[in-house]
Amino acid sequence: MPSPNTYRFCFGPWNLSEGADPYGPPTRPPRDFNWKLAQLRELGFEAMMFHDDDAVPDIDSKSEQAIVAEAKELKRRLDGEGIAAEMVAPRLWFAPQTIDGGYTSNDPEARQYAIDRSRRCIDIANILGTDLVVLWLAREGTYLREAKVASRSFDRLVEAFDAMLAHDPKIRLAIEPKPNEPMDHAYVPTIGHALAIAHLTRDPARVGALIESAHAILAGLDPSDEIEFALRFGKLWSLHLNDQNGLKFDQDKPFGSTNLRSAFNQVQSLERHGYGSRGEYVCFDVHPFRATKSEHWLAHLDNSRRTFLRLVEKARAFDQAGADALIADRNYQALDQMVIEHLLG
Ligand code: XUL
Ligand code: MN
Repeated sequence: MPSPNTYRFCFGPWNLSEGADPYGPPTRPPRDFNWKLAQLRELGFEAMMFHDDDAVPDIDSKSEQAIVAEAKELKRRLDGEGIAAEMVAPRLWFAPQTIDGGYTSNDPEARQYAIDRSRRCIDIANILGTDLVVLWLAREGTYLREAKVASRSFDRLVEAFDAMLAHDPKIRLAIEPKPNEPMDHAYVPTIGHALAIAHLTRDPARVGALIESAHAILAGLDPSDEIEFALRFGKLWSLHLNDQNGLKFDQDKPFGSTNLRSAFNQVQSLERHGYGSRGEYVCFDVHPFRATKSEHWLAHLDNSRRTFLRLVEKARAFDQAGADALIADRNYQALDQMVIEHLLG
C-alpha cells in the first residue's frame, strides 16, 4: 500500500435538507446558506460542493454580469472561511426548459438552454477556483423507450460535452452515473458508460467520473469494484459516499448505514490506490432521515465521516498477509469469517 492517505472531506448545501419527500412536506424549518457554511466549518469539513444555483440562486433570472458578481462575492466568503469549492454542477433538472431532458431533449431550444447554462456553470467554477464540473445527467434518459432514439441521444451528449470542453481549455467534466430516478432509464447508468462516452469527446483526458455508492447499488453493481474500475483509468475525480438498502428510491443514507462490509470494501479500494493524494475530496452525498429532528440535523454528516475514518483504521489494521495465505489456499470460508471478525473487532 502507498503511504497513508490523509483525506479531506466535503458536502453540499443540499445535504442539509429539510425532509420533504413526494408524499409529505418538510419536517425541519429551512436554514440559510450562511448557517450551512458555518456548520460545514464547525464539523471540520474542508470543502463545499455547489450546484450552479446553490452558488448563484435564481440563476436563470440573472444577467451574466450579475452572475459573475455574485460568484465573486461567494468566493470572497469562502476564502474568508478557509473553505474550498470542490466542484460546481449545472442543476439541469428543475427548469421548465428541461422537462424532457437537457442535452438530450427532443426540443432544440431546450438543448441550447442546457448547453448555455452549462457554460455559465463553468464560468462560476472558474470564479470559485475549481476546475471540476460534475454532471449528474438526471433527465437524460427516457420514461418510455420510444420517446427518444438512444444513438441520437449519445451524439447529443457528446455535442454538449464538446461545447463545455471548448468553452474552457482547463475544465474537467466528472460524469456522475445513476441508472434510474428520476427517469425510468438513464443513458449513462454506470461508470463503464461514463468512461466509454468520454472517448467520443474532443478531449477524453478531461472527461472522467464521480462514483456515488448508492447509484452503483441501484445499478446492481458493487461500489468498490466501480471505484477500482474508475481508478484503474485514472478517472475517479470525485466520490459521493453514502448507502442504499437495495433497489428502492435513492436513499442517500449515511455511509455504512446499510452495509458496513461494503463500506469497508470501498475504503479498502481508496486506500489501495491512494485516492485523495491527487487532491480529490471524499464527499458525503447523504441526507438526514425524514424523521430527524432539527437538533440532530448534522448527525448524518458527522456520522458518515466518523464511520469512514473508523473504516480507514480497519483497512490499515487488516491482516493482509494472513488474508493472502488464505487466498493462496483457496480457503474463502476462513477469509469470509476473518473479514467479519475484523469488522466486529
Ligand atoms: C442525485 C445526486 C446529486 C448529484 C449532484 O442522485 O446524487 O445530488 O450528486 O448533482
Ligand atoms: Mn451524488
